[in-house]
Amino acid sequence: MSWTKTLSTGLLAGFVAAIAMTAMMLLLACFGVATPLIIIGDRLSAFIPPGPFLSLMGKVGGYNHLKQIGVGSTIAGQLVVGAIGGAIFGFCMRRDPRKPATLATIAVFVVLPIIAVAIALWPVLGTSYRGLPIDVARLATLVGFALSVFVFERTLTAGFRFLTRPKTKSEDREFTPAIGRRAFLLSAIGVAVAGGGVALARKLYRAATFSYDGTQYKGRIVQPITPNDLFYCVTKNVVDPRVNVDLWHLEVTGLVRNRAIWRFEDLLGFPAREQQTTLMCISNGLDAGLISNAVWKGIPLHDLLDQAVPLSSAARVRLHGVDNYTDTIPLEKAMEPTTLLSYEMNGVLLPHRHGYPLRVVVPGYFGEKHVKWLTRIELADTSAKGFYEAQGWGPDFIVPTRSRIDVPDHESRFSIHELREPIEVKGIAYGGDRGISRVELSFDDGKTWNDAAIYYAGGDLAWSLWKTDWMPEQPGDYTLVVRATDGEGDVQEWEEDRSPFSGVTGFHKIVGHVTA
Ligand SMILES: Nc1nc2c(c(=O)[nH]1)N[C@H]1C(S)=C(S)[C@@H](COP(=O)(O)O)O[C@H]1N2
Ligand SMILES: [Mo]
Repeated sequence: MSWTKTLSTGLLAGFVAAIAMTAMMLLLACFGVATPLIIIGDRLSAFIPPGPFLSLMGKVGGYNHLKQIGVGSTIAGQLVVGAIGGAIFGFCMRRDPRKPATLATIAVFVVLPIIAVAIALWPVLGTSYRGLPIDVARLATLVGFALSVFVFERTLTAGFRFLTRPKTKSEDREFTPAIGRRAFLLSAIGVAVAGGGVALARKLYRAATFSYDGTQYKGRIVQPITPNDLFYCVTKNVVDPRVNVDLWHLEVTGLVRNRAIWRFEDLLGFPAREQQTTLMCISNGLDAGLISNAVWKGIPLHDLLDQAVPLSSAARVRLHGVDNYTDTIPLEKAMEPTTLLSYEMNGVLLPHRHGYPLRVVVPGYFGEKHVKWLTRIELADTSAKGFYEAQGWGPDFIVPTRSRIDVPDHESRFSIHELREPIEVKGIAYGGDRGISRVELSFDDGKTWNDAAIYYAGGDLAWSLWKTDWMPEQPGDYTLVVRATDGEGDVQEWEEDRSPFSGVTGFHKIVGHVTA
């Protein structure tokens, strides 16, 4: 058999086998098993520093597009690699296409990839979108991957044999005209399987985070407490976990005297605490709405740490989500009574997208430290880093004082003659875990300041809402600026030497056009 023919036969069989393998992975994904389609992206993102990460995100048009491109190119890459693998297989089979090669192909197409994936993706294998404990999840991911490459190997060898099988004894040595028909048939099977894969992909797409990742809460609708379905949302995931609480547990491990495993019911047995706490994403722009406020119920993290007894070498607490997200907080912060393991948000169990069944609430730290779908608490030394920290975000994760004008809209127009009453100006002010003591408004771009009324004081850990009246006396373009003072008396400022990866500081300004 000519080598070009075996090569192209192998190419086709490999391509169809890669389609079957991809469909298998999508099926596993529907059951919450982590597959390379997703976790390769998680693995690679650890190597992208925040600067290039942000510019990449800008280029492709946002985090959602970046995620879609990530998964899309992984699938495309997988199909290409599969086809090339098939071609190489075909080339090796050129002398005797029907030579039984099971052991060798299993070694090359099953065992080798499993070893490669186990090594290359080890840090992200312990991912489970159903909430399996990390060590079990790692095994489940590997078994799922083994199944997928086994599907590849079986389809490749069966497809290749099907294409090269002689029609009759006399045609033993050469391709027959039937090869065209068989190639057509195999391609048709490939298309059918691809159709199944697309159906699964659509199902996953509907469940994916694209529709809500990055939702903001700002403007006229802002109330003291953000309703759960309007609470801003940020996730690194393409499809968020939906934890089955019976599979889930919480581990306390690392540099502790007593390791422990807690079930959800155990946690409900501890004395609970309820507190209002505002969360804000590190990437929240001065005018943006990646900030919301809720009443969280849970247990102080220190209750579990006290029982675990941290060793003297423990300095940081690394928090792991079932989605393989991690972040760290200093041990002292973890021991504060307001650092919570929270299971209720505004009076109901945590919604899935906000971390059901358990998330961390770390008042005064950026949103990313509030790890959702928590499954492991690991006491670590000073060098421990989390998902975004490893990318190079930080070094500062304590929120600076911020404020925002929600009403009126930027670029609003008013006519003095038509104004019957003053224009209402209102918004939020947030001082991390330091509270808010004062809010001031300027109508002349910061030259003079007037006190605004705080009509809702959220306490030390939450935002406060403010309002004031504005009665412009002359036509013109006005620049409105807001600034807040935190509970420690420090006035909001633009920190010139703050790293851009520690969150922006500065003032929110809007322009109001006033005509006669
Ligand atoms: N497990 C896990 N926790 C996570 C994240 C994540 O992707 N996975 N994202 C973090 C980021 S960047 C932010 S800003 C907050 C957002 O919380 P929310 O979606 O409940 O508002 O969750 C944090 N916790
Ligand atoms: Mo975030």
